[in-house]
Amino acid sequence: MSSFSSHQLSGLVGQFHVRGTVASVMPFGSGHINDTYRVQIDKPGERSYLLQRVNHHVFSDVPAVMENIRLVTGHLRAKYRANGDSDERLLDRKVLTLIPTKTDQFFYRDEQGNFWRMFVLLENTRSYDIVGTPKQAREGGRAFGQFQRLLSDLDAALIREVLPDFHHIGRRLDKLHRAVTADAVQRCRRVGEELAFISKRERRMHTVLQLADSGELPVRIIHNDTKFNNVLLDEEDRLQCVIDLDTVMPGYVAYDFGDAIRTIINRAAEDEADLRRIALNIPLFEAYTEGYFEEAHPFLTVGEVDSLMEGVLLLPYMQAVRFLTDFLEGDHYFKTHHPDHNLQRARAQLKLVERLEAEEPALLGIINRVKSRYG
Ligand code: A2G
Repeated sequence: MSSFSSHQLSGLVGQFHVRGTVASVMPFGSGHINDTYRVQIDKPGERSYLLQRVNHHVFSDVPAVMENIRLVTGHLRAKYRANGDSDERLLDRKVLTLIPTKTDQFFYRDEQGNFWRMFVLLENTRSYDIVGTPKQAREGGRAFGQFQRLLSDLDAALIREVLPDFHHIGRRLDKLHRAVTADAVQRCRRVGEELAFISKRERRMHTVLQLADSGELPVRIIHNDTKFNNVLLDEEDRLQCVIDLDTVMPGYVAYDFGDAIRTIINRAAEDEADLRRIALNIPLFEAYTEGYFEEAHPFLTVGEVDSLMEGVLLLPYMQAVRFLTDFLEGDHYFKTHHPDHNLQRARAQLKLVERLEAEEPALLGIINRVKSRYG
């Protein structure tokens, strides 16, 4: 994370409509892209905030990102209100709340060209990098199922594709192949095994795109970054809010399902160095699937349900392709904490693909069982 002095950070907070004076601004969270700070206000009982520097190397059109978030949070709030939620303070816990600047913008641009934004911080909530219990997993499934359901009547054409082809496996593989050819930082000789593993599976990993091309998958507004730590739960592990809306864009539900399962089913961390520890927790898969169908069954088509297992294999595979590409390009995209971090992440994700392939019949059986409850 680039360092900003506390004086600079307090000055930035002062650009936004916050109540009270700032007590502290501290780094917060474990995101790979943006820089996040927790802003504590110097008054007991006053709410806290999250100050974020949006990574404008990743998001080249930050105003479009913010416009997407404004549209999506506005739509979600309106839906919750229409469903009878009238207490605005409770709504603040269900939907991210943007704090405008003093000039009524949703971001502030500093003299260095950095983009800053501010959200209300949800007190007494937590997020988990690794899921512990079926209850947490079920709430995660409900979170993203509900998110998609409530957005299913928002016109996808209104949402800007701020990261074009974000989950297009063909484009991701092209980028990997270009990185291999360029071999900019001479790391290619270290990744022969990983490249062979990836190439062996290339064909199958195009299945979601093929289903979409043949008209079997509707384009929906999806979250596109459904790691479990993007769901906030309360102290009793009840769903509060879905966060990190930067990547909300049109896409296919299999992407969100697969990306969520990638973090939920893995007993180890996304970047686990000891590959023997990468093992599946199938009861958590079942719980997530149940929670997801509970919310999503009214809108899911038969084609979409049939695509979910493809998403489960595709998303860790695509994630490995992305980590490996970044490793070969010299680690410009994801924040890394040591020189081989992206390679370690890629290896962990490929091991996860292998474990998922071995359990495919069991996982499919669970999806079909849960689906059959809804006729
Ligand atoms: O890291 C970030 O959140 C990425 N977001 C997401 O796509 C995924 O790669 C994740 C892995 O932990 C963006 O690339 C915007």
